Amino acid sequence: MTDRSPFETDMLTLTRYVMEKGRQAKGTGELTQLLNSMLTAIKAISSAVRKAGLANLYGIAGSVNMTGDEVKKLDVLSNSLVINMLQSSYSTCVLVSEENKEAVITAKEKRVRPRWTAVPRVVSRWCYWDERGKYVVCFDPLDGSSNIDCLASIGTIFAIYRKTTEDEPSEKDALQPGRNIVAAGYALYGSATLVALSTGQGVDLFMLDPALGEFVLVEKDIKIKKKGKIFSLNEGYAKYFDAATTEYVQKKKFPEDGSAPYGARYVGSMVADVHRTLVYGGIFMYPANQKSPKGKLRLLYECNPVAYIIEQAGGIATTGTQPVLDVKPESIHQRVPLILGSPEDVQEYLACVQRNQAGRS
Ligand code: AMP
Ligand code: P6P
Repeated sequence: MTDRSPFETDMLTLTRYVMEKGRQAKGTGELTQLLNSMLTAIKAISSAVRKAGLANLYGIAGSVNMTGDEVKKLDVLSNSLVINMLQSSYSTCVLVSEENKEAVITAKEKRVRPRWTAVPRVVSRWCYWDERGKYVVCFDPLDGSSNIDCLASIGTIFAIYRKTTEDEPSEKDALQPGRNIVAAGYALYGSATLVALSTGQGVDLFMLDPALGEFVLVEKDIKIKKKGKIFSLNEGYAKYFDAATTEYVQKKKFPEDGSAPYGARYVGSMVADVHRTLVYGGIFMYPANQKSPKGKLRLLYECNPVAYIIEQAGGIATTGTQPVLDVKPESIHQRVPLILGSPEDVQEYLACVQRNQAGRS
C-alpha cells in the first residue's frame, strides 16, 4: 500500500527556494536575508488583512477603538511592518515607500562595546558596526487600499536595487531605471495570498499555505499569452482619454476584422488587474489623460516592479512612448503612464499611438 500521507514532505517553500537561489549565486546571503524579511512582512500583512474586520483595523489612523487602543489604518500598519522587517534584515540602506514623503535611510548604528585592555577597567577602544546593507528597496506596502472596506483584492509591491555609489545613502540611490532591478515582485491578498517573484530568471508564483505559514511554489517560470481577450482600464475617464486610447478601446469593442469583441475587466486595484493580465493574457492600461497628464501610477514602487515581472514573463510594459524600465526617474514619487500585458495587444495599442502622433505631425 503506497504511503498516502496527506502531507507533502519535500515541498518547495519560498523560503527554501530563495535560499537555494542564494547558494547558487554564491553571494554573501544579504539578498536572501532581504527577500526572506520581505516575505515575513507579507505574511504579517496577509494575516492583518484577513483579520481586519475582526481586529477593527479598517479604522482611520488616529481613531481609537472601544478599548481605547489606537486604530491603525491597514496601510499604515503594513508600512510599519515592511520598514521594520527590511531594516532589521541588515541588508538595506535606503527605503522608498508610497506611505513616506521622504526616503527612509537605514540608521548607521554604532554599537558600543568596550574591549578591556590588559589593564582591567581601561576601555581601549569603542566598537562600531554598520547595520546598513547594500540594497535599496522601493515598495507600496498596501496598494489598492481604497478597496479594503469592500473586501476587493489588494496587494504589496516591491522592487530591489543595488546601491551604486559609495556616497552617504540618500533618496538619489533610488533614482535608478527599472533596468537595474535585482529582484521584484508583488503579493496579492485575494481569495488566497499569492506572491509573484522574479530575480531575473523568469517569474515564479507561490501560494501561502495558512496551515504551514509558508509560501509554496505553484507555478514555475510563468509566461504571458502572446495575445489575450481582455482589456482593462477605467472607462469612467473616457471623456479624458487621448485619441490613441479612444481609438484602441473602440477597436476592442467593435473589432473591424469581424473577430469577437474583447471582454472588459477592471478591479481598480492594480495588483489584481496586473495579475489577472499575467495569468489570462490581454492588456492593462492606466494611460495619461487630461485629468492625469502623467498617469496616476507611481514609477518606482508600482510601475517598475510590475513592468519587470511582465517583461520577465515575456510581455511588454510601456509608458506609450518608451519601455517603463528605461525611464530615468527624476523624483521618488514620480508618476508615469502604464500600459502592459500580452505583446501583441500592447503592440496594437502602440500602433494606435504612432498613428495618432503621425496624424498630429
Ligand atoms: P548578495 O551577496 O547576497 O548581496 O548577492 C549578490 C548577488 O547575487 C545579488 O545581487 C543577486 O544578483 C545574486 N543573488 C544573491 N542571492 C540571491 C537569491 N536568493 N536569489 C537570486 N539571486 C541572488
Ligand atoms: P482609478 C489604487 O488606488 C490604485 O493606486 C491602483 O491600485 C489602481 O490601479 C488605481 O489606483 C485605480 O485608479 O483612478 O481607476 O480609481
